[in-house]
Amino acid sequence: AICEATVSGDTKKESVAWVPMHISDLDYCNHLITKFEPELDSDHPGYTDKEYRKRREEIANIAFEYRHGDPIPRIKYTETEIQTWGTVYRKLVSLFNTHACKEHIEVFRNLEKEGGFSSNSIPQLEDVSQFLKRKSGFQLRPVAGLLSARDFLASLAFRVFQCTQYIRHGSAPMHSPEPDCIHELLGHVPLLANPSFAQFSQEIGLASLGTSDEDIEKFATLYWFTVEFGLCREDGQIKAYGAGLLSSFGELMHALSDKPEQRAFDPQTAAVQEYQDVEYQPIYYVAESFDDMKEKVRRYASKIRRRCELRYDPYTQGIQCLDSK
Ligand code: TIH
Ligand code: FE2
Repeated sequence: AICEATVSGDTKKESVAWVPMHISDLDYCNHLITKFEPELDSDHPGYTDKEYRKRREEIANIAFEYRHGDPIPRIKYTETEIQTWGTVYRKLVSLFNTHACKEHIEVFRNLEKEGGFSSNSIPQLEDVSQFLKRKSGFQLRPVAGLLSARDFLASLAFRVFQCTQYIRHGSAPMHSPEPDCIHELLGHVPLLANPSFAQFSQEIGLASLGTSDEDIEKFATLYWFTVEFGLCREDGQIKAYGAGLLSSFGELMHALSDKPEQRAFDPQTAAVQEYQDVEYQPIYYVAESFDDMKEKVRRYASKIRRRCELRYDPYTQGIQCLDSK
């Protein structure tokens, strides 16, 4: 599907990027960045663990075969995997009350009450997806690994969150340079269930559709310093709202210690700041509040140059182009 209205006038023949126009087009938004995978990265804690690599391949295949509309296949997690989950879960839960923003804490409580979250078992993506649909209209789809920024952001336009299903290697529970189900479920899912954050996420997604590679790069960086690693002020204290912090007890403690640099959040600056994707961040951006971050990022997104205004139609689950003059 090509967005007709993104084609410029007859005089300028610019090439037009393919853009998903319907939620089912996300079947084609599956371009992976193979940077931290156990098969390819000799620093990966699972690189020499044959069994782990086989397991990763098995779970990756579920994502490759997945098509829009399928229920997300359930995984029978092993004792070892459940143990890793439990270790991280218990450690993080003991930090959330003092380290997480109130929006995260609130949904997390609810996930434990109604969403089946506990340290004893790894939640199934299908169940979590149903939970999200009820709370904010978001849904999950399985993805095999780290996705290109363009595809990841495009999915948000349809209130779809692309979600990994494998778990990190048991030898490195406190931090992982690649996303895994701990990161998605404990870091991202709680805020995606918050209606205001869900709306915000979809707007970012819509603003990203069909924009230039340079703008995607800036968007992805801004996303990194906010949704992934953002801090915010709350009642005179600094709290974490970034999913990369709320899923890594190592980095969560580091971020709120006096070791890293904490700067006042400004979207223009954050969008071009170089970032660290292997170790803990040396720099974090602190927003005046969680709501203030959303407002500033929205304003930034509204200024991105684009050929036409896009709107999501929830009845058809498709994108409509509004005339841009
Ligand atoms: N570092 C996070 C964790 O250990 O849970 C995972 C990631 C966040 C952002 C990219 S990967
Ligand atoms: Fe993430």
